[in-house]
Amino acid sequence: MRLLGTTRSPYVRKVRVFAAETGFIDRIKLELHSVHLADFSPAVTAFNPLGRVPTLIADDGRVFKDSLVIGVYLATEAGRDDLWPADPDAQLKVMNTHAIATGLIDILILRLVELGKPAVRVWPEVLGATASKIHAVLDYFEANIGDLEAEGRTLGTLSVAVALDYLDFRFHDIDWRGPRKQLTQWHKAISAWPALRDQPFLDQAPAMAGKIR
Ligand SMILES: N[C@@H](CCC(=O)N[C@@H](CS)C(=O)NCC(=O)O)C(=O)O
Repeated sequence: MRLLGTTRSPYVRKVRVFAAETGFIDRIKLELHSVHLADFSPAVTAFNPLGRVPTLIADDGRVFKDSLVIGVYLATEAGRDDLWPADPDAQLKVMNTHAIATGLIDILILRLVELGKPAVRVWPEVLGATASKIHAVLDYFEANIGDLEAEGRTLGTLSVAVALDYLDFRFHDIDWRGPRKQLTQWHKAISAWPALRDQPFLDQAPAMAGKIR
């Protein structure tokens, strides 16, 4: 299988973690493609009209175009009902957790894009609103820590871990742990899990660190 992506994208890292968790990591070749909202990549667009990574080209030629879709594909192929439950209620729970985790990643990317603009074009309201939203999500996780613990390791909770790791990777100015003792402890515990531990974020282009995904 071919995975179009980068080692610094949080969405691609979700897929790398899902692939490690389902045992597919050694059968997937990561092909590096630098993409950005303000750029157009014909090489990625040839497989995914959105021009986004991650894009997975499966061995049978099917192309999967979103981190959750790829995660569901890998979990299904591996028969991992614990990662993506077949039971509709349990699946809805995982989808909800996943939606909040990926929503947090979306907000973080939006902030990163804003911070990467020339100062004169930065919209201060976006920086203010994204900061408030980021802290609201973190407070939500802290208040509902029992739900994360009860869910165990799923496509949802692994995505929460990736979102928190992305804060550590790119947002040193945001003290996300602060008084959130339970979330800090939960993150510390899940970070030791091999699939997360062995698939870290990496900046292949240090000169562009913080500027591009
Ligand atoms: N919902 C998608 C989001 C993927 C995404 O936005 N990826 C970014 C890289 S971090 C991208 O390809 N950006 C380029 C663009 O939007 O043009 C997923 O979960 O896979």
